[in-house]
Amino acid sequence: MNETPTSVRTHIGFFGRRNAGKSSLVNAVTGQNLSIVSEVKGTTTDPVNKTMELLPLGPVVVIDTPGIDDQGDIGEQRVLKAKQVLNKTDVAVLVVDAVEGKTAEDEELIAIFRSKQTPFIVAYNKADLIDAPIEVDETEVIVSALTKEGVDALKERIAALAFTQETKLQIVGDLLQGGDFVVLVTPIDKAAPKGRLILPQQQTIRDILEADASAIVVKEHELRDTLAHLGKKPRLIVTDSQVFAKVSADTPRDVPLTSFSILFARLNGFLGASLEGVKALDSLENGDEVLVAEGCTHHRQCDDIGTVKIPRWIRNYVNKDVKFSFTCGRDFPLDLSRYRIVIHCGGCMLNRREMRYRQEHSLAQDVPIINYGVVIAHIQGILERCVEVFG
Ligand SMILES: Nc1nc2c(ncn2[C@@H]2O[C@H](COP(=O)(O)OP(=O)(O)OP(=O)(O)O)[C@@H](O)[C@H]2O)c(=O)[nH]1
Ligand SMILES: [Mg+2]
Repeated sequence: MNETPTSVRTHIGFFGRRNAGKSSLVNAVTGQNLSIVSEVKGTTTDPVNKTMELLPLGPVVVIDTPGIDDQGDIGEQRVLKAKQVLNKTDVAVLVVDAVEGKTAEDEELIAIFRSKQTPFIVAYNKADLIDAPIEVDETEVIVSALTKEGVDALKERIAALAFTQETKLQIVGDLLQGGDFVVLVTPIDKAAPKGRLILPQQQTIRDILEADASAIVVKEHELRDTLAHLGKKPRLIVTDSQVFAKVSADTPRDVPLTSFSILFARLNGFLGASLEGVKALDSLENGDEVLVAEGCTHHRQCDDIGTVKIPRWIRNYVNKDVKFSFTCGRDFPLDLSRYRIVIHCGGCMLNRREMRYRQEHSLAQDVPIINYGVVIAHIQGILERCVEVFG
């Protein structure tokens, strides 16, 4: 893991009609021939992501999308894909063919950016093809992907929009003072990835260090002894939610306790909704369907907790025949009406915007959305204790 995690990179999405030059402009901005360019309309059929350092901004993900004016069945799917990208986009670039000018579809996109409060810039592309200069306001730039005219200015405008958005978010650092120490409990079982810690653990350690505090990392079976020998009370214990029961039993009642998953839910702004929604667990009935949504696609441990352990724990807890469905990665159903509850991981692989979208999307359909860690703590009867540290 030498790279900045995707979840904390600024996501820059390029949108617009077919042939406006989205892919050409993405290539010009990234300085790489990442996306296929052609005069055929509808060349880009799936979003293309590129992680890179974009100066003057820093680590970003640049996303090229399919044209939004596609017609027919496949066209609709492409439009849907482009719109899904919008759910995680921090800064949008609307690419308009300067020769044709803005169309109804472009105006529709602008309306969507505004409704989602996504900062955007309109790039009139193909400047090399126009004779008379076009007038632009401060939300617009004139560029040519061909001659590279205006490309640097576009990058600067993207960076400026991203900076105005940026708030320094902390996983746990805001709860700590210099000199504090935090004990992190990370099971190393056969589901753990080989030779490394998982991302939320690494990020939490980094955040603790940035707060001038110390981190002590132990496995769950070492916790009791470690606490006995420390000589000083930790400011906080953060555990993997899967071993909540043991860790809670081994942690003195006056030491605050929480989980990585709950910390990330807080970071991603959906702890409040989780605490609000968790009561819904107690009213599950036979035949009710629960959606378990996992942000990452590739990590066995998460898989296991989402698809095996959480369903088992919930069935035992409510003692009802509850049905479970699963999604992972970028997939998240548009229609949630068949689900009584959505249970979601902390979202360490998704960016804050995407998590906010999922939360708003669920609540708009009256489906409570609850974080993994909150569900597990509730089932174990330790939820109150696990959020005390947040005040
Ligand atoms: N003259 C000129 N041609 C350009 C410029 N940018 C793109 N083009 C041409 O416009 C056509 C479409 O470019 P693409 O980058 O594939 O457009 P796109 O928006 O990605 O199109 P789809 O993927 O089909 O939605 C290609 O023939 C490009 O060579 C430009 O700045 N000037
Ligand atoms: Mg394209």
